[in-house]
Amino acid sequence: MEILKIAVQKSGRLKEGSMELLKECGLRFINGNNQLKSQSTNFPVEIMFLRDDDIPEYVQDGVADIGIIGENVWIEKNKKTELVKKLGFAKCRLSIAVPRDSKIIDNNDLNSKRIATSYPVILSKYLKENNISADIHEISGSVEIAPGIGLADAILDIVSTGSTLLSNGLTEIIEIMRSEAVMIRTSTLTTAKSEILDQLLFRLAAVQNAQSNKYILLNAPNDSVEKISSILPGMDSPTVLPLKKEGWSSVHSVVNESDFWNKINQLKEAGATGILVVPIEKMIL
Ligand code: PRT
Ligand code: ZN
Repeated sequence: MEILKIAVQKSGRLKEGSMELLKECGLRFINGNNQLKSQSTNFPVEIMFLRDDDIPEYVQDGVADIGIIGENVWIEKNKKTELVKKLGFAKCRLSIAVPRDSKIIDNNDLNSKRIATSYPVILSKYLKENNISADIHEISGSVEIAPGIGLADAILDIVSTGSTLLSNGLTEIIEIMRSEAVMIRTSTLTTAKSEILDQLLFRLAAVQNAQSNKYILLNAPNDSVEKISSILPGMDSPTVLPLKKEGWSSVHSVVNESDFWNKINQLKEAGATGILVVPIEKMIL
């Protein structure tokens, strides 16, 4: 029996989200003492715990079949691997920031300046595309302190809430890319491994659909049901059940989280009452 090997960050910002996602796909793991690997007890996969920076290379070489990493690291490492799916967690952006009192405000001002970063590949590509000639100073950590100690005029770093920039007296001037956790794969998989991956992706789609949708139940006078049904396209047509109260019905449907509040207002205007919204555990389309 073949086993699909999944590379996951050993510890850090991606670890919890990665494991959580696999658990929501129904995969169980023994929390053994083995810090390097963990085999699932109910699905043919094995997790390999690695530093995120090493994951693209292991996936390229086929040591791991698939991997979960930040898109920023995937692009920076530039290994021969394929993107399978964006996973929607660990969202952040890579931005250029400068000291608050700096005269640098846009691309043009970066010419002949020193920029510190842990992402030299992404930075040099950006500079080239924008015809900027600047000096790249590659440093591996605490990039945000570089301007303060006179090492650089600007930095390119990961920003999430922006509080690290703020507390270091820096201000964000250019967003270069957005990033989130992604699943990548090696270029060749055996038929058996491809089938395991397909099964995993089927489950993942059910989890992701469920996360982006809500189940909605409401009561409405019968003469509003038509209007309400047109507001609620759902997966299919909505379910309409008669209420004990004469002339009233209960309407059930699925709404996408992105236009959820918008829909709620429209439903209220159309006469809906007693609106209940509940999370969906899995959703198979
Ligand atoms: O040990 P290993 O090499 O495996 O881990 P690592 O230290 O290289 O990575 P880790 O765990 O810090 O981050 C892994 C991935 O999480 C990154 O590659 C990004 O894709 C993603 N991610 C999401 C982030 C952040 N958000 C984030 N905020 N990575 C780093 N940060 C840093 C940011 O640079 C800043 O210094 O966190 C600090 C706080 O950010 P603010 O803006 O909220 O203050
Ligand atoms: Zn790392």
